[in-house]
Amino acid sequence: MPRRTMIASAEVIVTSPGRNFVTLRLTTADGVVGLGDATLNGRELAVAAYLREHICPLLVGRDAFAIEDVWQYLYRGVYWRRGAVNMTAISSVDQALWDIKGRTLDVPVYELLGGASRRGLRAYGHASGSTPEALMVAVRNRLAEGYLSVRIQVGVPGLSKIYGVHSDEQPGTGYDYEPAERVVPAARSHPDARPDEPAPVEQIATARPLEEEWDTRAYLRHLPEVLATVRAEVGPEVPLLHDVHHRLTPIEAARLGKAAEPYDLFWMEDCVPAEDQAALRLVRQHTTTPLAIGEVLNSVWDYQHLISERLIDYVRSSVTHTGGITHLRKILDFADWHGIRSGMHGPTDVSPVGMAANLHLGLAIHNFGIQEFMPHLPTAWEVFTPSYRWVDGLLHPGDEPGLGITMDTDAAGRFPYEPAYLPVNRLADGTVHDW
Ligand code: EZ4
Ligand code: CO
Repeated sequence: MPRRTMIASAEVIVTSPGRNFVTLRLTTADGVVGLGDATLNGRELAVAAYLREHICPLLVGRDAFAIEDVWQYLYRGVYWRRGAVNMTAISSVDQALWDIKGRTLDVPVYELLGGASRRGLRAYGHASGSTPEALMVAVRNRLAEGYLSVRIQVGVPGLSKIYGVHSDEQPGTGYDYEPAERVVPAARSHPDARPDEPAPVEQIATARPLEEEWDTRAYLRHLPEVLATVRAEVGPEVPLLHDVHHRLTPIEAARLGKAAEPYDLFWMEDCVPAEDQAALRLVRQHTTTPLAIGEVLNSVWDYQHLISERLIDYVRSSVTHTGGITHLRKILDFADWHGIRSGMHGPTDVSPVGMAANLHLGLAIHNFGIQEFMPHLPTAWEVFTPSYRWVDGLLHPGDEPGLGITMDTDAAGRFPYEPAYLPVNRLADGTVHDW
């Protein structure tokens, strides 16, 4: 008789221990708990509602071991294909089911995926600075902390604040960087205002995303010089990465990739808007700088041309935003047949649960490339207790059963949701620009 275990309950937990996280918690009839990350930065409550209203009721009574069948039931059953909210919600179910299967069979998820293909995962940390000097302080800090690879982002002369550059660090300190800024909800205009009465304009303004500025010509002039400086300082060995964050046109990206070649970037990330697969053809014709794309993509179909035409070198999708371990595994197998490797997204908005899922998958696949790693704030550890850890400069998911992570739901209740948004970007004349 095959082993079977039923899903007995499904709960969605929204908590904000330093930043917002949405977690799906499934419990089987045998009392086994599985967790799945459902955090979609800046749109958290959309996924929470989608799960609560439309998915949790479909899960109760279903076979918790039928991971592929549940995936197909949710993906094909919804009819409306793909989409960040849908694929993040499906992902959380998938993660929780892998977690349950591992816990029930008493093995870590990476064993279920074929076993470890390496001792641990090469990972990169983040360094940024408003100036090249401030950036170098951060680069030295990361190297001193033991990171073997570093992503470098730098301010652009003439621009006051750009995305991906956090406040400057002092030598010997860590950093505390959060992509989404918390916003104060707009207060009511007067004590007996009707619920639908608009708040005063000044208050509404504070409850909106930050607006940042962009100047492509200044960036393209400045960045190659900074790459040269950092490369000269760190020497030839350290892998350096850079995130363009969708801001360039194909010909601009081609120019930057070419200019970066002497400095041996490990990758140039999201050099054009990620959804434009054909744009990468032009970039590819002009540069040998390796290309990474995909943190905002969510399905194998978004990668169809990128992979089959070998237009990229690294797949940036994380488990959380790409339909779970089940679906990302398929994307990465497709990538493997084309010489393309993983580079899973791992910012703080991928929760510790999502990070654990990334690490189990990364340890098991053959075509692992690199893992992004940004430390969560210490308050996150009041809610989540992961077993992933650093071993000799490499990340390892640990050998606990399942995803190897537990969640204290009482502690989660002490950190209520706080609205937070990713920023918006504008050119000097006010035009909205990709960021
Ligand atoms: O913009 O995590 O490579 N990392 C990034 C991140 C993403 C945020 C989005 O939620 O680009 O900073
Ligand atoms: Co990115």
